Amino acid sequence: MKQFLILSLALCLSAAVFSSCNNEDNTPEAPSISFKDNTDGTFYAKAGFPLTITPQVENGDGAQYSWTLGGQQVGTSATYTFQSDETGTYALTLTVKTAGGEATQQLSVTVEPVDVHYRPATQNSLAACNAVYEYTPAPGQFINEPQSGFKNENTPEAACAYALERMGKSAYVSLGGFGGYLIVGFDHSIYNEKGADFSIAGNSFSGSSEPGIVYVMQDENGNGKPDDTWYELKGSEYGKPETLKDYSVTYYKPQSAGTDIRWEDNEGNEGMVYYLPGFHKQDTYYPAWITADSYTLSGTRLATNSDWEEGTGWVNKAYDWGYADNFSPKDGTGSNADGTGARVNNFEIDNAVKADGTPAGLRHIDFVKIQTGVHFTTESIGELSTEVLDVKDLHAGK
Ligand SMILES: [Ca+2]
Ligand SMILES: [Ca+2]
Ligand SMILES: [Ca+2]
Ligand SMILES: [Ca+2]
Repeated sequence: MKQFLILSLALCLSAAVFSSCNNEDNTPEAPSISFKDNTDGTFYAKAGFPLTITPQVENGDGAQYSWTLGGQQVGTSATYTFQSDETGTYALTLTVKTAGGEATQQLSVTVEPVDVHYRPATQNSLAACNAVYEYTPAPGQFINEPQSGFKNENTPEAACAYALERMGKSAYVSLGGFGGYLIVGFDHSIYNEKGADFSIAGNSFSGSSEPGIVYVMQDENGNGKPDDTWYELKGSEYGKPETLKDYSVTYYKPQSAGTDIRWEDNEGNEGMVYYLPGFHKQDTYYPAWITADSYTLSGTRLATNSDWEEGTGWVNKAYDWGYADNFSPKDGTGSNADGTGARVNNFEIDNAVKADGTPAGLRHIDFVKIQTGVHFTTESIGELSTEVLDVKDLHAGK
């Protein structure tokens, strides 16, 4: 039996040079139609924007294509570009004819509305953020430090340029202690496709999670600036009693170099961001471009998730999902088991919520903000601080 199979296969292979192998009369096989990553032929388009449908046709030599929409033939090419300003679901039929036969496939295209200021990605769009609108870290051991790439930046604009240049090299930008934040933008809008939409690279590893709360914004007024509404992306800690909303901390500029930085929070607590000369020797950890004698940072605060373990020291444990710079088992990708390189977390626009916790229902976003989400500092390792190495659209370039 086996020999027979091998012989048949050999005959078949040689016959295939001249025609298809199942047909004794040498007529080609009938064509068949399929779509990559789309088994049921359901497509989504954005109102006013083109969607090109590219079928994969087997046995399609010499095929004639016919695309019909509502009974009318609308195309005869191997691909079809659909576009409509009207939302709704459209029934499309593709027929492929060859000398071997004919195949027909029903397709549906659902046209979804887009917001008026939506900026579609083009083939030239960058996946990575291309603008930093604000970089306001809390005080921290990496702030102002030459080893962290600082070159005496002493204006907010210079600080933004520092952050953008660092991320361009996938080098860390530290947000300092609780409340420190970074606001980035892109050369296009990030559309809310099915599944995760953008990623943030951090430098977490097992035992070193320093979670950052992620917020998104749509450029609702179309002025190109992040002056619209922020929506928090809910993560695993959202809504828990120990997760505080509208927590704020005021940091006080130190009077002299080489000293701790005092803080007070809005719950009546106070403490210090410790100066750690054994590790970070710059004059001060208070951002050099903040001239005010104090500044206040606010946002969602997660409960501390750090344990002291004898022989190991502080272990900063991961939260389940939904945060930047967090060694998540759910949304974390990439590996940096040795503590180097970027560990990446993926984020889903559908998790954006309004202040009352109901879904924001955003179809696209233009800006992303990342904020250090824990307030924890020790005299041995200093403050926990979220690091950001890059922010990327997961759909651009596809
Ligand atoms: Ca999505
Ligand atoms: Ca705006
Ligand atoms: Ca850190
Ligand atoms: Ca980190």
